[in-house]
Formats: sequence, C-alpha cells, structure tokens
Amino acid sequence: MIKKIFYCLVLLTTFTTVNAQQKPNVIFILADDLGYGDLSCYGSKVLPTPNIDKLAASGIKFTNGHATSPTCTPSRFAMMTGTYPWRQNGTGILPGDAKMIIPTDKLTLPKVFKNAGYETAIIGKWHLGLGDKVEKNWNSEIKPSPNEVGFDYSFIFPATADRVPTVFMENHKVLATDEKDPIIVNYQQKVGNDPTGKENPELLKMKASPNHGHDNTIVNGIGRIGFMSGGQKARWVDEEISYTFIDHVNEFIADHTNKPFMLCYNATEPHVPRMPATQFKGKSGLGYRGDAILQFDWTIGEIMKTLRLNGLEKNTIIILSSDNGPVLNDGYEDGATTGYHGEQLGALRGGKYSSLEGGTRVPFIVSWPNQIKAGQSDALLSQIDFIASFAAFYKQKVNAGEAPDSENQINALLGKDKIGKSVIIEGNTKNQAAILKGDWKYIAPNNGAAFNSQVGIEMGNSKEPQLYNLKEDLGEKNNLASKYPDKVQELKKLLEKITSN
Ligand code: NG6
Ligand code: CA
Repeated sequence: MIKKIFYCLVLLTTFTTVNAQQKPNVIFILADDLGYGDLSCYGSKVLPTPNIDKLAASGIKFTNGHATSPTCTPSRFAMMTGTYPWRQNGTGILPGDAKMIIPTDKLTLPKVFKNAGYETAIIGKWHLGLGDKVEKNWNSEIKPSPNEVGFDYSFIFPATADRVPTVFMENHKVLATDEKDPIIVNYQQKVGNDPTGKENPELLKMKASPNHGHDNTIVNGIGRIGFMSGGQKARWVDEEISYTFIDHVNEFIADHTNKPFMLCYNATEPHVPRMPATQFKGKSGLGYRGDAILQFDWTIGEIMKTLRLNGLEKNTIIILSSDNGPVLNDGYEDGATTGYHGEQLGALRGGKYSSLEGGTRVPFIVSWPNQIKAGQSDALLSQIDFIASFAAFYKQKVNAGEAPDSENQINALLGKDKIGKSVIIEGNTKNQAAILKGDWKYIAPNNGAAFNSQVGIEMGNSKEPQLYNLKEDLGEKNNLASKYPDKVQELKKLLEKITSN
C-alpha cells in the first residue's frame, strides 16, 4: 500500500513537472545604454559580440524594435507597467534615494508571469525607486522593493552604477550592512568624511568629465552622483558587479529547473562608470566602453551555458534589448570618445536622451528554439507591449485601467506577424515626443536645445515640425514636413489625441 502511494506520488510529481515545464521560461535581458550599432549582429565592424550573435542567429533579429524613452527610468517604468511615463509625474531619471514609482496595486510585467504560475526574479539594475520615502534607513528592511511589484526574488543595485548608494540589495535588505558602520545617503549635501571627487580629484582612478558632476563621494576610486557615508563592507567593487549578477543569474536558473520562471537580467553595461573586470580591460581597443560590451557579451555566453547544462535552452524565450540608445561621454573620461566615431549608432542619428531614432531604436532579439523560426523581422515593436503580449500568451485578461498603453503584439514578437504595431510614441515627456506610424515619424516642435553639448548628442528638438520617412531615410536627414503638410497634420493630431488621453 505504502509502495503504491509512493508510486502514485512519483507519477503525480512527474506529471505536474512535465506539464509545468511545457510553459517556456522567459528571460528578459536589458542592457543599459547599448546602441543600435553596438553588436556585430547589428552590423558593428569594430566589436565582435559572438554570444549575442549566436542568440540572434537562433531567433529573430528585429530591426525596428524600440525602448519607450531615451533614458532609463521612464523606459523601464513603461516596460514594467505598460504605461507611457509621461502619464505619471516623477518618472524622469531618478536619484539613488528616490522612492518607489511603480504602483504596488497595479498590474506589472512580473505579475503577469506570477498569475501564470511562474516564479519571478530580477537581477541587476533597478532605478525605479525603493521604499515609500526618500529619507529611508538603508540599514534595515526597505519596502516596497521589487518584491512588492511582482518579483519573488530580487538581487539589485538601487539606481545606476554612477549613483550612491553603491551597494547590492537582496529582496528587502542591503547586503553586508554593519550596525557599527551604518549607511547614510544624501543627495543634497555631504555626509560623513569620505573624500569627494570635487575636493580630492587626485584620488580618482578614472577622471570625471568636466561639467558633468560625478564629483561627489568617491567609491572604489570613482566619483559618484550623491553623497554616502558608512557601509564600507557593503560597497561594491565595480570590476566585480557583472560577476556578482551573473552568479546570481546562474544560481537562480539552476534552482528553477522544475518550475517555469521569468527572469529579468538588467545588466549594467555599457552605462557609466565603465569599469570592466581585469580580463576585459583593454580587450576591445575602444576604451572601457567597448570592453564593457565585451563583458556584457560574455555574460550572455554564461547564461546560455547554464541553460544548456540544465537542459533548458530549447524551451526558454530570451528577449534581449536595451533601455535606451548609446552615449559616449556620459560623465567620465574613459576613452569612449576617442575609441568610437559613431559606430555605436549604426545608421541612426541622435543617441541617448534624443527624440531621434538613436534615442530609442535599440537592439531587439527574441529567441525560443522550440518554437521560433530564426530570421529577421522589420515589425514595429515596443517594450511597452510586453505586458499585454504575455498576458495574451497566457490567455489572461488585462483589466481596464491596467497597462493602458500596452498592446498585444505576441504574434510579432514570435515572428508570426511581420507588421507589428501601427503607432509608437517615443520620448521622455509630452513636450518632447515623437510619433512613429508606418514608415513615417513626426517630431512635434518644441523649445528644447537642438544639441546637448555636454554629451555631444543631437536631441532632435526644433521649433519647426519634423517629418521623416524612416524607410527611405533611417538617418533622419531630410525633414519632409513642408513637402507633406497633410501627413504632418495627421500625425500631429494623432500624437495630441494619444498624449491628451
Ligand atoms: C544623467 C547623468 C548621466 C547618467 C544619466 C542616467 C549627469 C550630468 N549625467 O543625469 O551620467 O547617469 O543621468 O542614465 O549627472 S540612465 O541610463 O540611467 O538614464
Ligand atoms: Ca540607460
């Protein structure tokens, strides 16, 4: 009898396991500031990215895939919530002590997967705020964290690599805190006695660019944005960040071979400060930016290896993209401006911060060896659609008011529909927004500076309306607004209608 029960139990477990495993695992890999021209599979001639190329060759390489915004916080907010960032105040680039900006009571991307029975995790950069106030105690539990918006497990750093606190957080706690050396963070004024880049530039191992800030507390020889004291044991070593993330990624995957999982791996590369591990320093010949991209590519190879070793490589969907376009000088003198001559953009104009395509058109690869036929697609796609697409994939209903700007594009994502979205709004704010429809792009007139000399990027701002035919002119060189006034009117009206909703 006991034997029989045991046998039944074994059968039952085997059955549920097999059943569960029929659902694919899903891994979102989001690079930070990786450009459309940065990968060899997207045409880079200056840098080989063999692991990502292999991923692209096994799946679909999208040529018309977009981040929602040309900077991190708004772009990631949109991906997580399915809401255009300009619908909610306070979704611009956040300081490192910001409070959580994702509503905890609304549908989020990870919640879609949780509702489908998945285990969910985020490992890497966060930059969407933590806790319910700015003045928080970094030495005890911090809530809400990513765990309150849908992730069962989180291993993150709070903001960006160039912002304090330079620490890792696991679930609700900063790692390696010490009550005798409490962490204090302040974005208004200096705290404690740590040297700053401003007072002690001779202590820096990488100079900050003039007029870019990045001259507050020095951690690991690098001046940061914001002030921090204490937490000596908790502070990261930049050269180890990616090893740390990838260790946790590998562990998470290996621990979840029996239950479908969704994992967001938010890499830090090639965002500043670029301070790659020793094995990558100098390897690209393009300065630390190129080295950081080689390091990112290496992490993808590690993930693929782990999937293979655990027999998961065939039934895992991998979506690799970037949160916004590329920038060379974003605060540190790290050799990028001499190493690169525009290759990071491919054929695009603009870059990070810009309304031109360089701001938001990004590498966008989807692989699922079990189901997807390898190839290329020109379908128009946006990261804002992940929520509605996967909700549809799992036959979930999205309630009115949830993820209002997310559209079901699962067929385009899986290569079955070659058209994709009909309309995309790009930009950080309503005032500096662009609209894409079919081959056309319209940038609304605005008063912003045409050129950001700090970062050396054309912003796409003009007091005149701009109209480009992206099919014929991907580099947005010929403004056709005066030639096609009807098209301008049509897109202007549509943009106003969507942004006034
Ligand atoms: C800017 C920083 C830049 C970078 C960016 C955020 C200055 C002058 N520049 O404000 O270095 O940190 O914010 O990048 O402070 S993002 O990819 O996270 O949006
Ligand atoms: Ca970014």
